[in-house]
Amino acid sequence: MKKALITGITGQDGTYLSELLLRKGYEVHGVNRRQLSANIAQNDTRCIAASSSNIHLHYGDLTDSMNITSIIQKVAPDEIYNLGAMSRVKVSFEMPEHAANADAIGMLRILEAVRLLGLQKKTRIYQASSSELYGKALETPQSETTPFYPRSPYAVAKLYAYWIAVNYREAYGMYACNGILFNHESPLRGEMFVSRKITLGISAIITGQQECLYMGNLNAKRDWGHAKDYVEAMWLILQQPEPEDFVIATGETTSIRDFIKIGFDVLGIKIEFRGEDENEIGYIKACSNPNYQLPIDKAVIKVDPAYYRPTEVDMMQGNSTKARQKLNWTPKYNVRQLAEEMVLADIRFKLNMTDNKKSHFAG
Ligand code: NDP
Ligand code: GDR
Repeated sequence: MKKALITGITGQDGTYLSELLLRKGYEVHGVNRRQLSANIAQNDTRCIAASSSNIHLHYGDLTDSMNITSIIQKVAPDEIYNLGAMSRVKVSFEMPEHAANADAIGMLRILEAVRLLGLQKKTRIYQASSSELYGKALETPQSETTPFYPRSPYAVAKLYAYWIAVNYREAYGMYACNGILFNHESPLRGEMFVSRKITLGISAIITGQQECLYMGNLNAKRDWGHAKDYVEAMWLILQQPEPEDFVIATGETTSIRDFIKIGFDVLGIKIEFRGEDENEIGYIKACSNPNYQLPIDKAVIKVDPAYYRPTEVDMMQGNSTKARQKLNWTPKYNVRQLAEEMVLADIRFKLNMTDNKKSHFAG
């Protein structure tokens, strides 16, 4: 039985990856910073993962070298997936040193632990690199050969982690790979990321729990895939005969404005945007769904510049030809299928919250 160690196991990708590895017969170990609590118990997928006898959680933190070394020594994993990170780009402007410590030096701690423990022949390491490395996008679409231009403390920290993985591969012959993953979402996506904020907002508006959703830059464009497809790619990357880096993306790009329109459209609701910049407003234009009583011309989306970032990544579009050819990887979801799954899951979540508010918050 192969053993995998996942940092960031409580996150979106950690949850899907642990499910995938359990299905493949792995013994899964996870680095977990805190007690598994009410918000995890609310989530079916995490319950399944947490209740399997083949999953073992270890208290740990990427900012603690001795702790990381001791977990790696105890587990002696065949594969390490370094998914743990302070992953919120906007917050990294407020906590830049913490982002560097966890997201950059965290990867160094893992590589050094594997090297010093003499596990470099046994242990393969995956680094969760990001399309944010491309930042200002010096070419479109972005591939493995596109130069990096990070635009946030988060992305600069991830740049260090990318290169230290490459360096340890070249210097010590370690099996360390970067998956340069473009944005991927799911019903398990953290609530502060834009896709989930939108699908939760739509659900709250159509169930009468919220009047209006306040957003930041509606012009930004992202290449959005489904996390389920992307964790499959992580696993494939570590099964190759030689360690290499891969871009994982759908190749389609969608603006935040259009993601909002798609999210409403799957429910039979048309949105029209009028105005510009911070005066832009999204109105309900038509509703063909008899389940929802929404007044035409109601303003449901407004812009709040508080959500703007000091430096923005305007446009991401990935070229994953290498992964499609070498890993035989293709995404199964397109952006509409992704938005539909998220909106429907959030409507169930919102309705359930209303019914069971007391029991949910009691935990
Ligand atoms: P999440 O934000 O959902 O999960 C992040 C995980 O990291 C959580 O389990 C969190 O634990 C853990 N974590 C945070 N800080 C530390 C720390 N100091 N030590 C140990 N663990 C820590 O992220 P995703 O699942 O979406 O992403 C997984 C990884 O992939 C991240 O590294 C992210 O930067 C990267 N990435 C994500 C993309 C995406 O679109 N989702 C795209 C490209 C890269 P806790 O629950 O305790 O907070
Ligand atoms: P991103 O994801 O920064 O790409 O990082 P996020 O969903 O936070 O933002 C995407 C784009 O949407 C714009 N935006 C808003 N963003 C948020 N969060 N809230 C808003 O109200 C809002 N309005 C507009 C942002 O300005 C941005 O342009 C994610 C994270 O998962 C990283 O860890 C990962 O590395 C990258 O994806 C790839």
